Amino acid sequence: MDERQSLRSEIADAGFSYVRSLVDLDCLKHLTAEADRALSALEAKIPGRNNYWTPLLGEDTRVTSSLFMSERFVTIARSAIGRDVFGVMADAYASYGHSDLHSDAQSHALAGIRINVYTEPLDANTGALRFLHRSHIQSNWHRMKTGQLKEAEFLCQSRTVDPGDAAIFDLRTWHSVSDTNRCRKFVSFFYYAYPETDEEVAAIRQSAERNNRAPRYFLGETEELYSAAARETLPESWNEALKRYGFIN
Ligand SMILES: O=C(O)CCC(=O)C(=O)O
Ligand SMILES: [Fe+2]
Repeated sequence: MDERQSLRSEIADAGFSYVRSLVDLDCLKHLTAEADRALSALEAKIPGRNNYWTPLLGEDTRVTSSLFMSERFVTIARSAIGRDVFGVMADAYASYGHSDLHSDAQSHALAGIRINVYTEPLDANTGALRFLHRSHIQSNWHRMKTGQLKEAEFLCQSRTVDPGDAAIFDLRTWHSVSDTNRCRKFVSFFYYAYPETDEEVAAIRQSAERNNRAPRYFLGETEELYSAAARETLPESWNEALKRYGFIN
C-alpha cells in the first residue's frame, strides 16, 4: 500500500491521522511568522477573547497561501477524502481553555478534510486534539448529534505533536481539547470534496453562510474572507466553486 492509500484507509476507518513533519522547519518558520503577525494584530484590535481566528489569504501570507494551493497538500486532501477537492480556507487559530466535543461539519453531508499544522509542541494536556475513533461514520455521527451515543462509547485518541506535525481529519470526526490554560496556536487548511448530490450542495452552502458570518464575529464588520490578492491567485476552478456555493459574493 502506498502512502496515499494508507492515508485514505486510515481516514476512512478512524476519521483522522497524525503525520510527523508535514511541514519542514524552514517553511514552518515562515508559516509561524505569518500566523503570529495576523493573530497579534487581531489580539491588539479585539483584546480579551478566548478564541482568535483569522484567514491567512492576504498579501502578506504568501507562504501559507502557497502551501494551501500546493500540489502536495491538495494531493493529501484528495487522498484523505478519496475524491477531488477544492480549497476553501487557510487560517490561523489561537485558543485558550478547553473546547467542547464537536464535529466541524454541521451536517454529515459535508465531505471535507482539514489539515491542522502545529506551530508549537502540544500534548493531550496542553491542547492537542482528542479524536473519537470512527465518529465520522454516518450512523455514529448521527447518533452523536442526537445524543444517543456518548464519548465514553468511543476509543479516544490524542498524540503528542511537535512543530511541523499535522492532524489530518475528516471534518465530520468529533473532537475536543481538554482543559488547559495554555494558549495553543495552529494553522488550518480546509478542502471540500466537489459535491455529488443536492444534499452535499446544501451542506456546502450552509458552511459558506457560516463562514461569511465569521469575520464579523472574529475580525470586525469590514473584513473579507478572501482578499482581492488571494482571489486572483486561487486556481480558477476553486474560484468558480467558491463563487458558486456562496463563499465569495
Ligand atoms: O484548539 C481548539 O480550541 C479547538 C480546535 C478545533 O476544534 C479544531 O481545530 O477543529
Ligand atoms: Fe473543531
